[in-house]
Formats: sequence, structure tokens, C-alpha cells
Amino acid sequence: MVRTLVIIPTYNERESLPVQVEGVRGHAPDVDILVVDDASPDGTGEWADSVAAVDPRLHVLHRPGKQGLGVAYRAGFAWGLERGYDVLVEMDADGSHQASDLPRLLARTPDADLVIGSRWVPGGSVKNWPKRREMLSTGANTYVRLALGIHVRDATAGFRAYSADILRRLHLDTVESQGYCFQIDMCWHVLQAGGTVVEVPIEFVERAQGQSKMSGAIIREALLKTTAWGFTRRWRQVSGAERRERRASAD
Ligand SMILES: Nc1nc2c(ncn2[C@@H]2O[C@H](COP(=O)(O)OP(=O)(O)OP(=O)(O)O)[C@@H](O)[C@H]2O)c(=O)[nH]1
Ligand SMILES: [Mg+2]
Repeated sequence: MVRTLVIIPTYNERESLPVQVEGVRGHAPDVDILVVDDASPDGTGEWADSVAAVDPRLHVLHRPGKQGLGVAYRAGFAWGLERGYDVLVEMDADGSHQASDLPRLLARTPDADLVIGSRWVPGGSVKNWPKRREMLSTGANTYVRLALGIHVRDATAGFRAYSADILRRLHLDTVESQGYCFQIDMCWHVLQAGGTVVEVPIEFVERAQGQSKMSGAIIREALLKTTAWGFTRRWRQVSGAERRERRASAD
């Protein structure tokens, strides 16, 4: 029996979270849910506590204040790994990630270390996104593919499932990025650790309630870090470091 934990980070998602939790319950009744709340002023954490009091399969991790998505997910992964879950899922509270797509993601987890719910593979799509957002996402993903030399079409996607094995193999404390960059960073770590990545098409729906936490700082972080990783990769290729390391590990 595979034990799955769906981790939902929240900051001010009082209206969206109940809908998302109900969706997960309906489409994947066997999974456990962990809400990681950063002391949302709008009472999201208290609502989650009230559900956890009567539902032993919903857990809440309270964090002292807004520290960003990456920190929340790292705390959620650590919580799940300590408790022996086999598959750990990232899912937004805002309705962009549809619970109806969750079973298809989970169905692929035996084949890969990381299953990404992808907007940019055939069959994937976005709904209600302004053209500007669409261009930002496709542009960012093209840049990531070229800079890092990887084949993943949607490395910034935040609806994904990891095997516990790969998360244990990554040094999660070295994944310091936030926002979109956290997703790229995790994908890059998985690939560098020799993990396999598959993409499953999803329909991504723009949030209907609450506010996006997307900002210029988040975009800049992703751009700068991806560029730096890309240069490091090229430098290692040119300097032959990769070849030497491979030879050393074969000896
Ligand atoms: N715990 C925690 N959750 C966060 C934080 N920032 C964002 N989230 C949650 O992470 C999920 C994604 O955040 P969004 O605001 O939708 O950001 P986004 O999906 O990158 O941006 P949009 O595409 O504009 O919606 C939501 O469930 C948020 O509530 C944070 O600092 N801490
Ligand atoms: Mg969102």
C-alpha cells in the first residue's frame, strides 16, 4: 500500500482551501493532506485546525510567519519523510491545480521520481490566463530548457509528485530558492541526482479567489539563478569536471 501525502502550502487562502480539500477528498480519497500555513491573517490556519480536529487524515503545520513557498514545502517534505510517506505531492490551494487531475499524476508515480503536472506538453493547457502570463511562463520555460540543457517542458509547474526516495537523496537544505525558482531548483536537483522526470498534461486554471503572490522579485530570482546554474553546468562541461567525476565514481 503506497502512502501518499498531498502538501498544500497556504497564505490567506481561507476561501479557496475548503474547495481544494473537498476536491482532493473526492478525487483521491486515500491520500493524507498536510496544510502548511504561514500564520495567515485571514484565518486559513484556524479553519484547517477545525477540520483536523475531526479528520485524522488532514494535518496542519503552523509556521510563525510568511517565509515563502520554498521554506513551506521543505518543512512539509521533512514532516512527510519523518512519517514514512512514499509519495509527496505539491499542490496549490488556489484552485489552479485541479484535484480531478491528481489521480493521473499519482498513476505515473511508479514510473518516475518526479511527475510534473505540465501545462506545456501536448494535452496540457491554461484557462483564464492573460496572454502576458502565458508568455512569461512559456518564455521562462524555454530559457530554463536552453540554459540547463534539459527536456522538461514545464519546469516551473507547481503541481507535482515526488517519490520519497528521491527526496531523501536530495539535500533539501541546499534548495534555497523561493517562488517559481523553487520548482526549477527542485527539478534541477532531481535530474542532477540521476532521477527520472515525467510530465503529465494538466489544465491549469487561474485562481478565482484571493491574491497571487507572484512578484518581480520572484521572476528576477528565477532568471538569475537559472543563468548561474547554466554557467556552472557549461563550465563543468568545458573543464571536464563531469568526466573526471564519472571516472572517479566508476573506479
Ligand atoms: N505557507 C506558505 N504558502 C504560500 C506562500 N506564498 C504562497 N503560498 C501558497 O502557495 C500557493 C501558490 O501561491 P500563489 O499565490 O497562487 O502563487 P502562484 O501560483 O505562484 O501565482 P499565480 O500563478 O499568480 O497564482 C498558494 O496555495 C499560496 O497560498 C508562503 O510564503 N507561505
Ligand atoms: Mg497560483
